[in-house]
Amino acid sequence: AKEPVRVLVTGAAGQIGYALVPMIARGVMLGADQPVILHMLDIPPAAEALNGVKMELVDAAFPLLKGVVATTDVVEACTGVNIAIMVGGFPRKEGMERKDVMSKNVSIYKSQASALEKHAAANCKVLVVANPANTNALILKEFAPSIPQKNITCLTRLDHNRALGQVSERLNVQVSDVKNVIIWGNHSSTQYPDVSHATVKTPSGEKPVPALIADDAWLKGEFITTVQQRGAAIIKARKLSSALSAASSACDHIRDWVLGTPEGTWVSMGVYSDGSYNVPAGLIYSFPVTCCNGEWTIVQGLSIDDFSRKKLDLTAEELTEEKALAYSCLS
Ligand code: NAX
Repeated sequence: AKEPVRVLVTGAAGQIGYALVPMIARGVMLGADQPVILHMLDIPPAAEALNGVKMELVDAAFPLLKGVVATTDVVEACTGVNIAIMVGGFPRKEGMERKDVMSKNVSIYKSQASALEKHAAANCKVLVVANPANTNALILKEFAPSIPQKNITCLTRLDHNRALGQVSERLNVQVSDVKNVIIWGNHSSTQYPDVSHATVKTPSGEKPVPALIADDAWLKGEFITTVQQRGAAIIKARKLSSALSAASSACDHIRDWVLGTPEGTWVSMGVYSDGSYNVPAGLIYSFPVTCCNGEWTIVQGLSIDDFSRKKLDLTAEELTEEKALAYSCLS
């Protein structure tokens, strides 16, 4: 039998946490044959709620779940973890300045970075979900210098899956037959959902999405804005932000990273830019990646037309500004 993997979920008493921990305990993230020990962290005001989640995990009697640590102590939470899903953060409240929200998250991610660096298992893989996800991940990377930079990523897989969903709805095809959309850049409304290289599996082979849809105005307009603004549309409809889709996408992100992407398929991940596609190095930016043996690699050599170039640059500019704002909060 396999040794259990320790998975940390921060913000585990929140809405995404509530959807995510049962998925992990059921093997959705790491496979139906992989036992897990869940580490759940939240802050003292949420301690009682967190304990309630722990009670429900016990009550669900998940065969793969070999232990639960529910704590408000960051060191206890981080000790020995192999995978860390960072969902906890300070939300933007009405009337708050961007800088104030950034400042709160910078201080959270700075201290959690140190705890992970000191106490997590060697080669721990980190996924930041909490917003501003890319910049929180960058701060985490800066303050955990001994964690390999390849191990620190942020979630844009929800945006990626939303793009797959929109193409599938538009063409009336199964979402599982659509692949290779790309989310470029920031997990924000400047992200660029790109279908230039996406395909659909048909009985007569794989067909390019732009040719099948054949409506450039939709692809360059409504498609992009629908994906960019989907989070706001969910809030409007549910009066709560996306949770089940965010949790499911976080599982997809880790599963593909650890177990690999299928041959010929790429996915979107926020990763440390090495300057590929002329994206400034030193940002956490969402790229198309393939994964093999627990490592991601940015897909190289895709053609970028003028329309796409502008969009890639715009979202990079926003991330550069966010990075400057985050650094200004440090001093
Ligand atoms: P909730 O407010 O329901 O839960 C957040 C939890 O984090 C709370 O229980 C809170 O007590 C806890 N928390 C706050 N500070 C903490 C700290 N220092 N250490 C540990 N826990 C802490 O929010 P939820 O809807 O679950 O969303 C969580 C985060 O995900 C938010 O930042 C949200 O913006 C972000 N999202 C990111 C997405 C992505 O695709 N990257 C999509 C969904 C989501 O909007």
